[in-house]
Amino acid sequence: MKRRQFLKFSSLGLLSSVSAGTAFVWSTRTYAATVQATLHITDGLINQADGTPVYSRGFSSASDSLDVPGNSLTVQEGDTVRITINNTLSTPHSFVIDGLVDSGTIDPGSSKTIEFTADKVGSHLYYDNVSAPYNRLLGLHGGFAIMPSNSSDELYSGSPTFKKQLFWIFNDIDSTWNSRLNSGSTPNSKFTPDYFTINGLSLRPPGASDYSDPTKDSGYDPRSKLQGSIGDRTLIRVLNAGLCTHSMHWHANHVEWLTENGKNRDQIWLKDVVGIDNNRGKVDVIFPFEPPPDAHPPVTKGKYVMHLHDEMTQTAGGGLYQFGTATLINFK
Ligand SMILES: [Cu+2]
Repeated sequence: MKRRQFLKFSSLGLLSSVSAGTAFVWSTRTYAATVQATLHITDGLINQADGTPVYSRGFSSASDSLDVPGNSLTVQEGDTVRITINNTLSTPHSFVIDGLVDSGTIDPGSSKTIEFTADKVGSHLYYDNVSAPYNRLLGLHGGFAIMPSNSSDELYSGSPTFKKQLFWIFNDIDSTWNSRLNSGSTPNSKFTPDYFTINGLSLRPPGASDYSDPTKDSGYDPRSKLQGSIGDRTLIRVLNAGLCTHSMHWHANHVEWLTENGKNRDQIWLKDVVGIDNNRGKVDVIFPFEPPPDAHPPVTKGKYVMHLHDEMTQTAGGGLYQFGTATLINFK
């Protein structure tokens, strides 16, 4: 096997280990690689938290699956990224990462391969900007991260360090818009979201059906939940694909607020509530997994929550409470 092929193969391995989807630990490479991935644009119905099937589109890992969001991809600064997008639908689409790549139109039933250099360290949203924002809201979005080339534990060179990292991708769904888009029409009503998701899922309270199912309950989804022991500092790359502004509230610990919309903050504040802009807002924070300072008597174990503080986001179907955007924090 030629060395170049070997590098491509090992990079593919890296990508798929990341797409497995739990909080992950990054290892640096001493070389820049060519990293390849294939995404299939597909559609279908996804059952929301109240059981209602809602029309969706996604950048999926196979042509017969539907992934909303698409798998998160992580590469190293300087890598060449080659992504093939296979549009299986009868509508045109695209693949865009702001400031990095724009595929242009990918015609119905056709594939396109794009290639770019990963030169902007940090967290990015990939999405479809055809008929913006509709395709993005239907689910055509995912997370993309570029790690600094010489560091396995920093967001950017010199940032506070972490042990693990994960992505939180928020979306707001107006099921009326989605069904009009499914039938080829343009939405003709004011955006009124009735489902709110983190990594494509919503919370279930104890006793509800699907409670604690890691494939349905965002509190137990390994891509979303914060789980660790004291010192397991975890970077969270928060990306907002939706049209609503949100306010995240972490219980148990304050987070270290590192970036806002791709800009490193001059001062890293400790906050328990951090806002995120709508329409592709971005925030990076570290959840430090320190002993919860307000607990008395002092504890090192316990279960807590991260939820959004705008009340509508904690509902599904226009009122079903505690079936919205939230996840659990588990000090093991
Ligand atoms: Cu709260």
